Amino acid sequence: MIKTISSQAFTDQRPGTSGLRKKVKHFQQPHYLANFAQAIFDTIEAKGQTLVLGGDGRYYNDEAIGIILRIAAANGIGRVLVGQDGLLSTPAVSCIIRKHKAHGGIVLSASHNPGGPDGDFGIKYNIGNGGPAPEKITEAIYARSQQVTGYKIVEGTLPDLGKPGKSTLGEMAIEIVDPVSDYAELMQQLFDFDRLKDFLKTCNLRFDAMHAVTGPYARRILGDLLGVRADWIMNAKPLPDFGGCHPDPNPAYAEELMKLLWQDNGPVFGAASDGDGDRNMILGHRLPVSPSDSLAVLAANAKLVPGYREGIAGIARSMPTSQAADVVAKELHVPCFETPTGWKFFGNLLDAHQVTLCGEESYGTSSNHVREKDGLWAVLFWLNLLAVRGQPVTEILHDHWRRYGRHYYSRHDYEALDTAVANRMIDGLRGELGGLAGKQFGSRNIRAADDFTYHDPIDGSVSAKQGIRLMFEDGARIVVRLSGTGTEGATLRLYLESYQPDPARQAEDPQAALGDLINIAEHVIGIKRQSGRQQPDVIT
Ligand code: G16
Repeated sequence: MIKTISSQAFTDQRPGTSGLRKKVKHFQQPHYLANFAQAIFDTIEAKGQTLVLGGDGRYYNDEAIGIILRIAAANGIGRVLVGQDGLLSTPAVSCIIRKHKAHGGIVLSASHNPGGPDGDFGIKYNIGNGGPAPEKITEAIYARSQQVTGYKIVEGTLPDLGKPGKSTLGEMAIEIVDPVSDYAELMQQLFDFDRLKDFLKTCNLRFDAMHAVTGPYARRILGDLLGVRADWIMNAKPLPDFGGCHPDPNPAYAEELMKLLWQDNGPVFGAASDGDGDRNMILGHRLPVSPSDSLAVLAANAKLVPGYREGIAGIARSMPTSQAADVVAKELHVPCFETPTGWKFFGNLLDAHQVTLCGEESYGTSSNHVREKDGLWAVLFWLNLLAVRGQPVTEILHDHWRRYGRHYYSRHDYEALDTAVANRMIDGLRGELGGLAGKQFGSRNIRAADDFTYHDPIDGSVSAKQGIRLMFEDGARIVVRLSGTGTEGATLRLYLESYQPDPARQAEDPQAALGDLINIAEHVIGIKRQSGRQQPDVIT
């Protein structure tokens, strides 16, 4: 039986960089999630269609799945494929949507944000190409959420998420599916599993699943299929609070893994993934690979891997990501696109076959095999390269820098700032943009300064105010923008990049190599001066 529940619209349901993210407690308010789900179903026209549903297993995951199933059934959805135990990584959702030609999917995750009752939760809609809904759809969902006066539900028994199989809720079919098998099959099509299996017999590595969704994927793919020792797959059990840790694969939060990789005779390869399995961090022995460099290395070596043997059509990177990939694209004679932060901006380029590889400084890399970034894919790609080249990560990276030059890169995050203070800093800087070009700071001259506007070359849509760029004559850049994924106050991100073509000067610590840019940024933006913070909360 379908019941209508009355509710009032919530004014704060505009999706950010990647869906709607709020504190768990915010989502637990009566009607909050249900209203948003109703707004999704009102927008996506999916009556009688198949949807995919799953999350990263964080606190509130299963309850949210129950709520969404009831509303989906009441809104005439034909069939929902749900990951067993409520689990589906973000790239697996993308893979399953594409493979089963579903109308779309719903991912429940706040990605790299902490979980647990006091942590964060999130919900994101993906469209039929498997990728995050573009802005015109997220804006339509938001507009609808502002008009919602209630939602429809079907009462009745929900399936046991732990048991694979088929059931119905009202007239809607529900299938509880294995979260890993479709994704594992896709990985086997892209990478040389026989070669990897041989290579991994002698490779000392660690993979850190950070008690998040990648655990079951890594166990099956790295463990069962490729023979990696079970104890080398760390923190493989998904936990609702990620074991109290921050499931963000960067040197600051993957501390345990970093320690192992820094030991004498430690592993030669380390990797970690995030809450929902779309991010990746790659480490060599005592050498973190910056995500921007990772994209460039994968692009330069793509032909060594079966799935990309024919070469790549082009590369896309988010604007704040370093220009390391641009140098490779130039040499490969393929285009390199610069998009705003947010994976959703790559979708059109991928669908139009303009690009094969995409990447972001925020530990995201992927290709046209899905329409999301993909953590484990990046790990397998790197391992496949190591196997073919017979060199460790450190040598591959040093070779790359010698050949293409090194883009020293770092991001400084100032988290949970007072929103008014953060907005004032950004607005103040915007106001000064006109006068910055031509200014000299030490040995660096500002060539141009602007607020990045993206003109999508495929559908002509325009996205303005996507981050402020100070571009120097020698190719260095300072970029500053406010994060669209935080849930507390405002997070200001400062991105710093400087190019060093001289191999004799490529071994500096990035913070030292970027020292003068850090000072220029403070001089021009005045983050410390205006926020009172003496240092960033996180440096990656
Ligand atoms: C999301 C988006 C990414 C973006 C990242 C950081 O990643 O999918 O495209 O780069 O957030 O965004 P922001 O700088 O606005 O916080 P994830 O892994 O959180 O879904």
